[in-house]
Amino acid sequence: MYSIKMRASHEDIHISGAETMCEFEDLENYLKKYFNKAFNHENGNIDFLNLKIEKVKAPIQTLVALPVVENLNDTLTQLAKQTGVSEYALNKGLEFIKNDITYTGAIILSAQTGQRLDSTEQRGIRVTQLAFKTCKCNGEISERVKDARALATCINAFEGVKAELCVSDDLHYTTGYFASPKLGYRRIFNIKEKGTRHGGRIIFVDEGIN
Ligand code: PML
Repeated sequence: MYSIKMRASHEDIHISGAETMCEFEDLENYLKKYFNKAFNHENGNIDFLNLKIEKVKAPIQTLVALPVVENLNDTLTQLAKQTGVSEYALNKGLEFIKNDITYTGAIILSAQTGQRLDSTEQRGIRVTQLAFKTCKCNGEISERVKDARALATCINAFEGVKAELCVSDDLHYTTGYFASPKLGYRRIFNIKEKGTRHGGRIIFVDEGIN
């Protein structure tokens, strides 16, 4: 299989990104799809586009996707409490999401103290070489939710991860999620106001994580 990645920006500000793994026959379609995604993005015009293809050499590991839960009564505070993320750490995470920096990857915070544990500054860390193969969930789910669910499944499969919070930095997409190995992928509607680039991914972990 091949890994294919897209990253697009304007004046060094992240606009759009995507990645998957596919067979050689599907590469051309993904190239076109990611090209169009980058040049027609609601976050704005781009002046830089990077499309990268690499052969995947490591053995492929299969994970069962986290179950998707849509419960309108879910609140971030309750979900955090149930997964061992302190209120202080949750609020620290929300500060990163609401600040004006557009990170291209995730921020790692201690689930207990809220202290930042990665040292990637404005870049953030990225899960890479992943794809979503099949979906046994009920009904149709969008490409965006499939990708987000695949990413959340990989993140939450890592030992020491307690939970992950994601808010899209797309201007008009206001559904986010809180995922954890214990509670699954919980979609949160209206997690942010329309019209802002606020967003990001926060991974809450045990401090002893490798
Ligand atoms: C993004 O890539 O923009 C984040 C996607 C979050 C999807 C949340 C959902 O609709 O379940």
